[in-house]
Amino acid sequence: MQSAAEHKGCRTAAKTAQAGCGSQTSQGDLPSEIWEKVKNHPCYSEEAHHHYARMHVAVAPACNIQCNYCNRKYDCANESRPGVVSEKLTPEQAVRKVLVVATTIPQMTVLGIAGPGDALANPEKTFKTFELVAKAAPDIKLCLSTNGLALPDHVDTIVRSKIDHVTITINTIDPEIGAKIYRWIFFNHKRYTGIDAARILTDRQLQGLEMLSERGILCKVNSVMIPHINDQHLVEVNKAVKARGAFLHNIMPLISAPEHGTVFGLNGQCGPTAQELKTLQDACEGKMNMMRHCRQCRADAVGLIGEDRSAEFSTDQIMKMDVKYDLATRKAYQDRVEDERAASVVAHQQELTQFAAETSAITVLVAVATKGSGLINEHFGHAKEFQVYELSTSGAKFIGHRRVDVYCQDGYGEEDRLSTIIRGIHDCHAVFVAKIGGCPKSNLIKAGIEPVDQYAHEFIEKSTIAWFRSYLDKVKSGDVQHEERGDAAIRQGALISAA
Ligand code: CLF
Ligand code: SF4
Repeated sequence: MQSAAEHKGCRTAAKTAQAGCGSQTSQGDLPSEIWEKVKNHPCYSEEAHHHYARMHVAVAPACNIQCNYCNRKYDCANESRPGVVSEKLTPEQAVRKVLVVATTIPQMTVLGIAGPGDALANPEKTFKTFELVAKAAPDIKLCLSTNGLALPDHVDTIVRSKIDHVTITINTIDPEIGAKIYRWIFFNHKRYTGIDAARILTDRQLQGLEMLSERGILCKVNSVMIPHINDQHLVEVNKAVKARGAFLHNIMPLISAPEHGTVFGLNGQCGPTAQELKTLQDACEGKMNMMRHCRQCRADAVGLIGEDRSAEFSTDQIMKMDVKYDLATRKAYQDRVEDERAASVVAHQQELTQFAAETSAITVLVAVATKGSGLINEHFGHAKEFQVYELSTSGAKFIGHRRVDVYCQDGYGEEDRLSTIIRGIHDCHAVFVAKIGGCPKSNLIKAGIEPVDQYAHEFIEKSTIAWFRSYLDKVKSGDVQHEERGDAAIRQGALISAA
């Protein structure tokens, strides 16, 4: 039961490729059967998320609990962002959509059911969908997300359905804290509130996690970080879920704004800042693998994590599109992806060898504009988000992303948007882009953020480490005075698809 949880954390010794999970580039110390499950799952492997896509089908509308960060008009906020209503599908429509997407996006490797309510509050639709997809598209991994209340009742079905990955949202293990997060639960034909509700929910979540771990299902735990309610306590949650065999822990910031109409939105409960989130994730890392690349995506999300192609696959469109699902074509495409992925890892390692025996206590954050494939391949003005890497003499480590408003609108830069972008990457020393115009360039420099466009279309890790070497050289020679950059804002309620 513990083998998944106990392999070492995300990084090996200095100057080697990262091992472990959440951000692994190679099998490292993972047992082969676990590596097979995570290597091309974009949520379970940070490195895979640059190359492989996932999709969700919104077949599960009902929910059996009420979280204070959720408005029932919108998707499940545990695995999807509030703000966009999904188109509900029948299992038969869902399987057609999977085949259409698998035809169009050959690097789509995972099907998740994550709402818009709770997958296990809709067990017939959820398991019927998985059954149909397993028959029609056997190379696609099946993934399920749940609040955990009904989980212990469905463990046998999950195992029988060959669902390899299950996410449970566990925000607390203390019923008194839980009473501040959950308004009610509906369990065994009865509604519970307050501490009673939270106690039942917590017991069922932890029981379900243990049962799945014992059966060899890879479990990820999602936790929503809610300042002044569970932020300090999440370190205890981290220990508890690790002890019960969780493979990966994903601590996500609360998304809360009055216009969402949630309890937290209306009472002014704010989310954490970027540095508050990072500090908590850092505190938990080492104890177990941390996921830092979650985008709190929609219940009908399609594409690479961080892009949203769901609008291309509405029900009307999927009924008209061709299905040419072909295992051999998909495998050939994925083999090419693996070649590119391996080249990126080798380039990063080669760049790191240039540090020779040098070590430095200096670390900096940098922002990167990317469309995927591990490349610096997005224009500053077109970026919907920036990926953030921490650079040290040990290497470039992905630590998160920052959603932003797209700067360039109809060919013109929007001044207001530029200031929100700068606030979003304010803790970064540099921003790497494929291209950038003169106006944003000079504003970034004024804000102390160096725009870097000399590595356009090159690998991210290799390029950022090459820049970092020259940065350290300038610090050593006295040309640059190294200074900490402070904090950055996490944009509330940003909609990737609306940008
Ligand atoms: Fe979907 Fe979740 Fe499976 Fe991924 S999402 S059911 S594990 S395939 Fe991924 Fe999206 Fe974050 Fe979820 S980025 S919200 S962690
Ligand atoms: Fe909303 Fe998901 Fe919580 Fe249900 S489990 S109330 S859908 S956030």
